[in-house]
Amino acid sequence: MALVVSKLEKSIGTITLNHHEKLNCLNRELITQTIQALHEFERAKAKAVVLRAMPGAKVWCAGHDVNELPLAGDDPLGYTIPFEQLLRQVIAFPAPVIALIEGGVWGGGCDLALSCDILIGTNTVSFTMTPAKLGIPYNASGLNHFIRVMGLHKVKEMLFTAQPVPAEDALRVGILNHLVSRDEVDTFTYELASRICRNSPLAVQVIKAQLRFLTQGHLMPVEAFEEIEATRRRVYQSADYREGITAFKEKRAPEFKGQ
Ligand code: LCV
Repeated sequence: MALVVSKLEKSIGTITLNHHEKLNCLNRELITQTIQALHEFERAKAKAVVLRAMPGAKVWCAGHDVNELPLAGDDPLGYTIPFEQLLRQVIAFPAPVIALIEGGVWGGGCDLALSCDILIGTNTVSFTMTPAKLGIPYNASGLNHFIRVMGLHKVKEMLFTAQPVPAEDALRVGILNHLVSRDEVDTFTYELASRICRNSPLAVQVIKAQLRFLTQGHLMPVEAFEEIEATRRRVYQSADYREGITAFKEKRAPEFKGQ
């Protein structure tokens, strides 16, 4: 089943997340199809990519598929999982990836959007980071995607409260590049993509690559990294982690006990 629709026109690739029934949640199949589309665009030397949901979508992406999160004590956000591979593919894509966002963006969907290079939204947009609500120890590379975009205090509020950041705030704190009306957002996005396509693809590619290296996060002592991983392991092997995911599946509020 095609969970993603892709097309290439005038050097601009468009990937439309099209799993409406499950609100474009990032399951293995949707991720595989999205990565395949990116590989096709790379082979075709696309000069820009637009990542979007269907026009007028109420939810751009409902985040990681909770049913595919491990309950057996494995890292839910380990380096090799499909979701993390998708983020790295977007970040490393040799041309700008522009997120055209309408509707709610949840959890890993926020990380996917922030992994894009330019974000254009409408006033229906909101960004909600949910790990704390689900009992999930988000990972360092994911958190770096946030702190390199917005102030630390806003990141902390977003992650600790799991409350939505509405469109106007998202523009103000630097998540969104532009906030555009629903009937103008398509034209605005593709005009911006076309402007990029008129510039040198080699220069754009090498500038994107340098910015990737320059924003890869802070050097940290090996021991600090090992401490982070040990702390994260305690969380994703905790009863609270299992409770968070079970409560979601049972469509009830979780009861965390701090253990
Ligand atoms: C599986 C889903 C999902 C979904 N997975 O429609 O960032 S982290 O660390 O938290 C990371 C691990 C992560 O990304 O976790 C997931 C974070 N996402 C969320 O917490 C959002 C979960 N979804 C919702 O809260 C609601 O679906 C919203 C508010 C987005 C929309 O609510 P609405 O009532 O309009 P439904 O909830 O009925 O969703 C429609 C279908 O999509 C499924 C959901 O189970 C339902 O399927 P069924 O009709 O088969 O029950 N769905 C939605 N999100 N993340 N499945």
